[in-house]
Amino acid sequence: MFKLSPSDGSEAYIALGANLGDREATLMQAISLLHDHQEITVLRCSKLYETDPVGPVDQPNFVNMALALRTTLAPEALLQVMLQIEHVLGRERTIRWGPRTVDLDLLWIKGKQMDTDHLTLPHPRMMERAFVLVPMNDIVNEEDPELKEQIESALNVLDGKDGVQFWKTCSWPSASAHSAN
Ligand code: PH2
Ligand code: MG
Ligand code: MG
Repeated sequence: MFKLSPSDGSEAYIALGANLGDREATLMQAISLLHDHQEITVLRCSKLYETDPVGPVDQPNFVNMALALRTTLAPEALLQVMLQIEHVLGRERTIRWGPRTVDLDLLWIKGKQMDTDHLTLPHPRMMERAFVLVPMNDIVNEEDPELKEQIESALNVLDGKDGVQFWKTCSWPSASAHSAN
C-alpha cells in the first residue's frame, strides 16, 4: 500500500550522486531513508550510471541516478530531510564540488517555482548536466509532457553524454526490507 495516495502532495525529482566508499550501497541506503519518512513515498528509480567527474576537482568517478517521489512536505522541509540523510550517510562538506559519500539534489517539484536563499526550483543547472538528465530521462512521468520534452531537447544538444555510462539497474527495494507497493 502507498503511504500517500496518488492525490496527496506533489511529485518531485531528486538527483543522487556518490563517489566515495561503497557507492551503490550508500545510494540504496539514501533511497530507503527517504522512503522511511512518513511524508515521502519513493515512486520510481532510474538506472545507475557511472559518470566521469564534471568540474574543477580531480576526483573518482561518480555513480549517479535519479528518483521520483511523492511528498506532502513543503519544498524547504524536503530539502532539510535530504540534507539530514546526507549527514547520516557520512557526507562531509569540505571542498566545494569535491568527493562525497552521497549528494542529494532537489531538481523539480510539480507546479513549484521558487528562488530563496536556500532553494531554487527548478534546479537552475539541471538542464546542463548529462549526469542528471540521462537518469532523469529514465523516470520522467509521461503525464508531464512539458518536462519530458525539455529533458529530451536538452539531451539532444548536450555535451558530456559519453561520460555517462549505464552501470547497473537499481536494486532498490529488493536490496532492502521495504516493499515496492
Ligand atoms: N557532482 C558535482 C560535481 N561533479 N560530476 C559527476 N559526474 N556527478 C556528480 O554528481 C557531480 C559531478 C557537484 O555536486
Ligand atoms: Mg550535486
Ligand atoms: Mg548537493
